Amino acid sequence: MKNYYYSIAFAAIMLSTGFFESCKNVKKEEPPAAEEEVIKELAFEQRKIVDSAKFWWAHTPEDVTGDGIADLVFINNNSAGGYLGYFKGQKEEGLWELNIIAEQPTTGGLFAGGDLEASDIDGDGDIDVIGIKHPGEWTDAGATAELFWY
Ligand SMILES: [Ca+2]
Ligand SMILES: [Ca+2]
Repeated sequence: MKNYYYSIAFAAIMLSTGFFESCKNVKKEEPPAAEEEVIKELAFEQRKIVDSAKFWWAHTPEDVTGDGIADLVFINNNSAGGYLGYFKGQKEEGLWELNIIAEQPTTGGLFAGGDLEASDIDGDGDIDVIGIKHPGEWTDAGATAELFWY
């Protein structure tokens, strides 16, 4: 009977000190929450990347160098000729570096076209560029256009 009273007293002490509640609280604890998703505020900045886009017929951004930064592919065409090229994109401020893909189409003539596309045409993982040969809309809008990829 003495042990019974000790047990009752022990239980009363545990109840009054909140021991059982603290055990419950320990069980309720959840693992630390995953890092909260960081929502970036939409913002635009302005940078000059090319000095002159005079005589450009078309341009498209695509990572032709494969460094993860978009480059700017373009067709330059004027009465004296032109070329297919790209400016190498960079994260740093400053003008982008000019690179010429082809001075003219394989069969001669001019690169021209109001549209320019780049994609991995042969599936080797490198971006390829489609160049369009055409004399120009003002010269002969109905002329046949030849397409080449580089
Ligand atoms: Ca690039
Ligand atoms: Ca390719």
